[in-house]
Amino acid sequence: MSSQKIQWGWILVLAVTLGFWWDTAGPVFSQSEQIVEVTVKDFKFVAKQGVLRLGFPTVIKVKNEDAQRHDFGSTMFEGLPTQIEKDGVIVYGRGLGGVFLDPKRDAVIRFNMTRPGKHEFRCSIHPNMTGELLLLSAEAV
Ligand SMILES: [Cu+2]
Repeated sequence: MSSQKIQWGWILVLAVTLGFWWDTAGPVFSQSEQIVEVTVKDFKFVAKQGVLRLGFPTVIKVKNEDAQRHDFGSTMFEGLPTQIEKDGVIVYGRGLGGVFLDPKRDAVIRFNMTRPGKHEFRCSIHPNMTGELLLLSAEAV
């Protein structure tokens, strides 16, 4: 009698575990890059972002539409494995702080968002040029 009770207990644990996997498998398999578009124009950053979630691959596409050289710098990917693609060259590292953009050029920055909150970015050439991205934690979505 008591051994049968234990078996049912195991089946329940298995069902709960499978159910949990099933629920979490969805977002994992449909996981795709979340894209942020940042345009530099008239010495200003204009950022277009959707809801950004933690731990997801993030792509920041920066485009300089000015006739001036600008810089997109931030501590948001500091210490994180980051890939920066510019002029057909890919730089990869953990200590990357940003990217310089010549007039009418663009760059693509890839990393995994791991810290929630507001993340500021700025142009080191023109210190009054700033912008920010907002990261929500997964639980808040
Ligand atoms: Cu600038």
